[in-house]
Amino acid sequence: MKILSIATFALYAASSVSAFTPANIKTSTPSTTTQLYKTKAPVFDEVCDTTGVTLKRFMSEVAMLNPEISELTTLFGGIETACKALTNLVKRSQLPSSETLGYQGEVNVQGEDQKKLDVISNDVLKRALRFTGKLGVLASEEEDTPVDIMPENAKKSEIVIDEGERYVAVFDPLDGSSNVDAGIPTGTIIGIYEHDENCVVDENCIGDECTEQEAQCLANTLQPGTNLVAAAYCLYSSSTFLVLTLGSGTYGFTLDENIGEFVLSHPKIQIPETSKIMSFNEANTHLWDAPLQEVVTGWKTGTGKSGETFSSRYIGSMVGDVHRTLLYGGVFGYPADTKNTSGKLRLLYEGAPMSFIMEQAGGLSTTGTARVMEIQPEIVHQRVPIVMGSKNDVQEVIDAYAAV
Ligand code: AHM
Ligand code: MG
Repeated sequence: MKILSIATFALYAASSVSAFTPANIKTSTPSTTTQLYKTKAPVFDEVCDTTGVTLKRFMSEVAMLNPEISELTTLFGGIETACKALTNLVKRSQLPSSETLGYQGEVNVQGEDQKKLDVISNDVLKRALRFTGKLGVLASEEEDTPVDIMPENAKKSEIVIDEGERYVAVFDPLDGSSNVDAGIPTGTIIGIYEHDENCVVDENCIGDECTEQEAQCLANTLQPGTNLVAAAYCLYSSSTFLVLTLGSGTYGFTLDENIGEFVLSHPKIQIPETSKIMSFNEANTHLWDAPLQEVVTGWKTGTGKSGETFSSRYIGSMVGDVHRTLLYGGVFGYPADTKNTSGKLRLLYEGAPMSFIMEQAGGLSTTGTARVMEIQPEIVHQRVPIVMGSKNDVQEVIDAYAAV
């Protein structure tokens, strides 16, 4: 076991900040295939496609068929528990006695005011994942840097990477929390990576000598989406939904509060290939890149590639907007604009996991010029422009960018 200081990571992260500009997002031709992942897709059987089976039963079937990822299914036990706890917290937050609405009085590393529920949700997730015993490092929207999940080390502001721990988690504990006081849907986004086995810190090195090695290990959270082994989101809405992918399709579960279990309600979700719904913050339209402006004008006027006249739906909660997009078809995006040249959404714990889920449902996710899944993050809280959804409509955006 090797203990690494947060300062080391901060050093590494700071040196990367200036290196990152939208211009050095790799402009590989956006891939239209959804097969390009580092890890092997697990096999499923008919149990995994039978509506009504519980998430626990689903996971034990997956573990039986794919012993190499059985530890991952344990991790999902923790995620399931956290989503149930957060369901109750979000629901109860509307009661005057709960006193969990409003601001915490702290500002996170991105300069955003933290809401009380942001901080509580972050804590709930950390604790739920900690006791799975499968996780070494995690990075969260509400943490300045990646943190160790063992509390005694977290207090010392240190990160522990233990060889026995196989996974790295990244998450946004309560996405869309600006909506929570009004009782509007919010969500949790989670991505799981494998711990990089090349991360070996020489036990004998001290101080500056091993700074580089340590930084490399801490950069375990900085992996492209193509390395994800699993992604999930929980949507707290009229029902609580847990939608996940293990790299072999996208599966949706609904919480049956009577029995306290998530049950499979949406096996093998397939997003319609063409749509008539767009979901953007249209107040920013005039600040977008010209190719996107043109495509969206075509959709509004029915003069786009499909000839359909689009309608607009925008909650302002990514999880809610993406969930609707998966089920009804459509295009959701938070593109770059002249004020926010890298967009608003965070690559590591919003963009990549949601893109994995979208691709696994047959959709596409692009920055306009690059497949979101292929972008190598350089800093934990890096932002990324995103347009994701129905294949034909997102392809229209990709083609418009390619044309210029
Ligand atoms: P958050 O992570 O601070 O909650 O911000 C992310 C949210 C997304 O859920 C949503 O898509 C976007 O911010 C909405 O932003 P805007 O209010 O600018 O439309
Ligand atoms: Mg968020």
